[in-house]
Amino acid sequence: TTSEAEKHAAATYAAGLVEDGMRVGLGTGSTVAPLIPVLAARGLNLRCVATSVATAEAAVAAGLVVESFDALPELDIAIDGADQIAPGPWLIKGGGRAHTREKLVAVAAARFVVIASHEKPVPRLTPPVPLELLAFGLESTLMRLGQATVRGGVLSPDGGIIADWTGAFDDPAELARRLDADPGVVGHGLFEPGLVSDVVVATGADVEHTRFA
Ligand code: DER
Repeated sequence: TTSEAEKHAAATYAAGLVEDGMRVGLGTGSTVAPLIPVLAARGLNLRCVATSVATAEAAVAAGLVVESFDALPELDIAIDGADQIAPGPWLIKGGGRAHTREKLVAVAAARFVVIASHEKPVPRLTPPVPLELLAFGLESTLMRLGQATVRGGVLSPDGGIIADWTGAFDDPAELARRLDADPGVVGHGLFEPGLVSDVVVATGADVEHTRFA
């Protein structure tokens, strides 16, 4: 489909930003999926940190060197997808439940490059905002948040409960502050502008690269 071709185009462009010898953070999801074989095919001397088991397995299968995050606590570049990209740029991530680890890898990287197909840029962010909640005190946390629902199924790889903030919000900074302040919230999918250095969006055959930092 167009979206898949666009994801491949954005991923291929981002792979071109990676230089020999770099320490690379690999995100999670369907836009990072085509990045992995393209990056591996470049035959560069890279060391990678993965944000999920799925990404780690795909990277190893493609021949990339994957090391623990603790072995590579500082990264030269991290590349990841997004659910929504709004002016700022503000992101919503976490559709794939990986946002807590992804944000930690993003902040550890000198450059955080977001790759996306044409449907990801939006004029303003809209709910849901993925959350990771501590299992201890879950019911109390949900009562305190009021507008959060637990997403059925699996735990996060770190044992957190995946949920979503479903309430309307005007200012993502205000919602991010409220979520960051809640002791039951381990992580959330709002990524503030300061985190993002580059956005690469493919629309049809065109790839637009915007540098913010
Ligand atoms: O879950 C995540 O954080 C993913 O990276 C998500 O934000 C983007 O997934 P996609 O590339 O499959 O749309």
